[in-house]
Amino acid sequence: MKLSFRWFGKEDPIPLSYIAQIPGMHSVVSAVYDVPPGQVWPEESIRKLTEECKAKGLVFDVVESIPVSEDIKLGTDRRDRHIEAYCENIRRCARYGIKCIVYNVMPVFDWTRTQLDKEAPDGSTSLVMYAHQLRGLNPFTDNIQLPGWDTSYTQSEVRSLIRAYEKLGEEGLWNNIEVFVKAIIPVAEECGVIMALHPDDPPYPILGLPRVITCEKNLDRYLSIVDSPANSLCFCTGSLGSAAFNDVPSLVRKYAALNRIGFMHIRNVKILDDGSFEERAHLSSCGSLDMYEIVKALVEEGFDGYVRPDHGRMIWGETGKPGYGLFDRALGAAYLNGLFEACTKEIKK
Ligand code: DNO
Repeated sequence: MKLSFRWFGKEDPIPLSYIAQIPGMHSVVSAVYDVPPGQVWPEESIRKLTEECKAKGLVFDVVESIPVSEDIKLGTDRRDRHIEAYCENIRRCARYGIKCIVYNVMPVFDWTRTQLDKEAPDGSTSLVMYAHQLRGLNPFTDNIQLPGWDTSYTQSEVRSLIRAYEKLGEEGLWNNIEVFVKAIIPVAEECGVIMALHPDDPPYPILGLPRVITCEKNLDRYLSIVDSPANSLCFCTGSLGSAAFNDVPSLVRKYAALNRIGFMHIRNVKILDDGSFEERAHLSSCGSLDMYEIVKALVEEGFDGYVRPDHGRMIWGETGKPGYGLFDRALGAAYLNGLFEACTKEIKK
């Protein structure tokens, strides 16, 4: 596996030199964040990221993410132009050494939580999703400002997008996803890039918006659109694992054996009795996911893709981008290194 760390470029308070000090660190996961979805990234911006990382002994070879525009997901008349720009972005990234590109097909919002700084008894804070805080919210009458949501939309834009997705429905969304995937995968194959689809987080509909990348049946459906290793998953244990119906270690084993995981996001969550969940420290005993079983499945199935410790808590007084501080993610990386070393030595015996 290749250990990696997400870095938000010049906006990120964490210096690359600190990331490079984490034992075993290989790749930086980043993106050109200042270009709107549907447009082409300037080559200069990609080149700059590559050089900055190289100067610190790191490799920028994973992009997270090239966003998929709402026009592509909704299939509007701007779709073809946006898909063309997307394909051009894949080519440009490949030219600068990118091997893996993450994306998601969640309508309107990426990950959704109800609080980003919930304090645990030990004083650390983390992201949580409490069902009771979401229940009863009506996006058409309430002024919805969930933390972490894209604030570039006005309430009325959000409402008209929700209406458009209601009209489209799940099957309509699947059709548009199919058009997109069939267009991008041949380009990725040509460029030697793996496209890694991030699951929906959490893996169920939110505020009436369809969410389809949620469970084994739908992951299978997605991967069968184009049967190619270039059409792979960014398997996020915390996203799929925040619903009890997903058996995460067995899904990891299945898709690793099929060689359809390009990238692993590894983090732990605790599912509560009412289906709510809290992000927790990586250690298995801190949450609902068995990290040992997950890593063991990867190692036994010969996984050699990218891995990153995902969302960390805020600890030791650190402040910064929720989920993306240095300290707890570095602890996560160290823990994952230990699990990988132990599992690798075990199978060599
Ligand atoms: C959350 C991340 C996601 C991920 C996108 C990929 O912190 O894992 O935002 O980057 O869903 O497109």
